[in-house]
Amino acid sequence: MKRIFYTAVLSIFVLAMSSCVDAPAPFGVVPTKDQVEWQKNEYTMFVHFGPNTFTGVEWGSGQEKAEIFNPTALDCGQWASVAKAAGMKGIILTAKHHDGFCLWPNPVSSHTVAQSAWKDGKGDVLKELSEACREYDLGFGIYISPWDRNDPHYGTDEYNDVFVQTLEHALGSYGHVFEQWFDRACGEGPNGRKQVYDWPLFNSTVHKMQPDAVIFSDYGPGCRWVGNESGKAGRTCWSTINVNEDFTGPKQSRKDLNEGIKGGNTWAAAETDVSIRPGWFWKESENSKVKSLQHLLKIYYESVGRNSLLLLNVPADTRGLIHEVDSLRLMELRAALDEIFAKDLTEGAKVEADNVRGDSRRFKAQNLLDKDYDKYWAADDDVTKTSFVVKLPEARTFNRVQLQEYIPLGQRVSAFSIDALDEDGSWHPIARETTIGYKRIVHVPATTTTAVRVNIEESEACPVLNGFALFMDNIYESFEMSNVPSGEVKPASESLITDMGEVTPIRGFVYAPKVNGEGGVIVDYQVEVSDDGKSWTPISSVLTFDNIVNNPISQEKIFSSYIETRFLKLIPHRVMDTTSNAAEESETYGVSVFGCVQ
Ligand code: FUL
Repeated sequence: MKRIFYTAVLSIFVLAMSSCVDAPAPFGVVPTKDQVEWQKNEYTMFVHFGPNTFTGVEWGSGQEKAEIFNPTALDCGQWASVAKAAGMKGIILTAKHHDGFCLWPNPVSSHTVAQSAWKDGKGDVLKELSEACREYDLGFGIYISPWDRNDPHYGTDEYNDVFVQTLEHALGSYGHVFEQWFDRACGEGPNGRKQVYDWPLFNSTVHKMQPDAVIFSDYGPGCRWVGNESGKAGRTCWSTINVNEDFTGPKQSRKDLNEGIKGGNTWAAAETDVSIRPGWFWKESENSKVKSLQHLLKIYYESVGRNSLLLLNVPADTRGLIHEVDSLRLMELRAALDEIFAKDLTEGAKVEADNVRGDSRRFKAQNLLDKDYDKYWAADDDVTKTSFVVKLPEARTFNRVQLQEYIPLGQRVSAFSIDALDEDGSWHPIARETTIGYKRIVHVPATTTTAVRVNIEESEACPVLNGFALFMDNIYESFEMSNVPSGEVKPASESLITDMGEVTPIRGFVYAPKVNGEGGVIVDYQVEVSDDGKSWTPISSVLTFDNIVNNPISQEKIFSSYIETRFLKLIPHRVMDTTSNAAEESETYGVSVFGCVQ
């Protein structure tokens, strides 16, 4: 009896001791609760929709007539049901793109759905989408471009107030907004002037109207652009960056956006925005160019699997629906992800760590397998190099290792490696990586083993991890990596000339940039024609290929009327290197060509 009494007292004492151990202090800058919840979404939908859907361009001039916006069967319920079935957690709509056209009626602008032919000017896309998102339990987000090629105030101080009123109206009329998407593009307006944006005012307006909304931009404050539009976060990816107090500052380098900055002064996790099609807006001609399942899986691994959120653009078509080709591909992706991640192969495993914070049960290594987000393994404060071993109940085969840091306490790990146990009892390395963050999915060779060891080799403070899992992906591995055509390299700084052989009526031309090669991509250009290849006549002023730096896809340019010529010359005026923006294996890979659309 006495023994039982002493054991009980001892157990209570041990329990009390272990619960006395404090949780690690937050390290560096940490995310707000809203930022943590935002990142837990992992995968959301972008919808580009507006006049460009009807004109087939990527950047509208702002001079488009409002009547051209006339979807024949708009159904935001269909967008929401597709997003839900795809496993996405929210939808962000281009409520106002650079052309200035607003998808909701508002007193601030006279270039809106109210002036369009759609529903006799009585329609409101934001209203329909916000209701559909509520019905399907999805977050509702808004993209509003400050660059406005239509508003007559653009380029004057007054415009900043106009823009604030636009924001107040959109953010105040449709209920909860989970993300405000700010494209910081700043081009010329209708009067040829550029705007000096008042970012502190814009950000404070969003916070006033929607206190929980996470604000996206190159500088945060909520989350940051990943630095490219090809769907690729850095293999090293910190959630912190350096910005000025008012969330402005010198232009962020694409590398810093892509990889973040260790020890940066602001928490702004990377958001990977990429389109399921080559362009952001729907075009009939791109129905056959929807990204393959293999490509989308690669994007998933290189965004969600690299401590980033995936914002996948699925544009609505001229009917106002998500096209069946896109929705089918999304369902294929969902089915593949479900199959890959259906079975966590750590089931029944036991985890032991070299170091457990204060030897406390609260921070035990077994927490790594507990699916409760707030249960984590932590080491003692002075330990920044340590390891844990996951012992499987029997030999199992996997090729993906998933790790998660408990980000409410900051991002800490800067180097780690993974070993597998051999039959002879020795360990052999299967991966060596840098950062983890909210979620890291490491590709390893298919490995059959009874135990896996994770070595935290470098950490900015004691490691705090809340997740470890093993998966087998037979789907992605079964795809043969596509062959990348090599092609002949022509420096793009030279003019590109096409000879039709004889004088021919042509309607326009296509420029397909070589995205990963020498010579760069033509951004600004001029077109000249000639019948003999000797004397040339300019047929255009200096023009720009829309958004080609961020998204180097083929561009089709149609003339206002047929031109009869034998030779056509594209003269580059500004050429840029887009290598860092392009995917490693891009579907748009190829030598620059200059053809004619007859
Ligand atoms: C870019 C824009 O210029 C594109 O048109 C698109 O909206 C993309 C998401 O952001 O900066």
